[in-house]
Amino acid sequence: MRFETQAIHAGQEPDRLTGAVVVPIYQTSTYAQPEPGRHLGHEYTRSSNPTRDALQACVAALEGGTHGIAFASGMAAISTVMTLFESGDHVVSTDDVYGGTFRVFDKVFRQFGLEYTFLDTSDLAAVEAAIRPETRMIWVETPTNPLLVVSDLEKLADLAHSRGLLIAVDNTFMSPALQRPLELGADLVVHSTTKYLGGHSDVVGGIIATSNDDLAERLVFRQNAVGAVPGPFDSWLTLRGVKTLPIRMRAHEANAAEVAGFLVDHAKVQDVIWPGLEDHAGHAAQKAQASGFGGIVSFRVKGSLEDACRVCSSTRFFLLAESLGGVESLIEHPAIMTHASVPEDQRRERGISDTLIRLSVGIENVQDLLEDLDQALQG
Ligand code: P1T
Repeated sequence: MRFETQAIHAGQEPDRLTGAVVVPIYQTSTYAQPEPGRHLGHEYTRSSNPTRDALQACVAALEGGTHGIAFASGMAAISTVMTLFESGDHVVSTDDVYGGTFRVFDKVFRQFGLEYTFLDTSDLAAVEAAIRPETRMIWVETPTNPLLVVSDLEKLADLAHSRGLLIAVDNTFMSPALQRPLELGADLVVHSTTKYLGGHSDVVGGIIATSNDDLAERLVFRQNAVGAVPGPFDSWLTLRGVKTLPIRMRAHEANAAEVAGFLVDHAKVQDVIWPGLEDHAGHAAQKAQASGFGGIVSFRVKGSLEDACRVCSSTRFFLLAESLGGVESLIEHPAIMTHASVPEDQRRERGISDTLIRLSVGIENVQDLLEDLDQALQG
């Protein structure tokens, strides 16, 4: 099965009982057993559920993996990965990660004795220099949220494996339609399915994909033991979204290309960050390891914090909201919104300035989007 076909059919045989072509929502917490200790494949929905199974099988196939392990949110998926480690273990992480990822590493897992070094993972020498005897994993987000820094996944995977480390990649910004980290050597791929996989801003979820049987077994154990699982309806909504992922990603990217070009030429704009722009530092790496540049565009306005906030509050079609990856366009101010949990000095150091704005370019008519941005910028 090829990618577009997998998005619609992987893990989704017609229902054996009724022939229903869409996987039913098995809205049940438990399953009747013919006798104690014997069941028909499912015992309790925290442990497994047929609708969740379909989602897991579908996303695993799309990522080129053999196991999918779904969660109630992207953060639950990320947190469950971190439960693989013990006090004293060390993780080298991309610095410019989603603010919630930074927060859970820094404020929650540090409390349990895990150690983190946050650095620019596009700098291979810096990653290598940060590896210690206690290092267990390289955690990579690429392109990063919100500055769209691109890390070379094949080189990082080679480095990780040569030092006996795992490498996990948060592939939320690209989705498997544009980038498949397992095929580039990653051990684990993590998603906030809230974003492009779900695609319609109507459900929060997360997933891990892997081809490593041992890791999958340990993660499935933790999925059940910790219990941060998605409900059947959330699994079903996500699965429905996934069916159109390939065409949505093409539409997001086509609109993002137009928006980026428009902003580059705009008198009120200081600079534009989109990996598809030839002057983006990660353009070549992105071209080599992904089949596209995605739908997120960040830019800095000329002026002050107030100017940036005014633009964010003045758009009509770009809704001012956290999140990304849905069909509707969103605008947000990272320093005040999604990345407020990153300390101010670190935000400044990384370039999450007061004038930075992040767009999740939706699939509306692009002319409407350009006119909307123009009127907000002219303000
Ligand atoms: O929101 P949740 O489903 O728990 O996923 C967290 C998460 C993980 N990884 C990346 C790259 C993300 O962007 C997110 C969530 N991000 C936003 C809500 C945001 O507006 O950036």
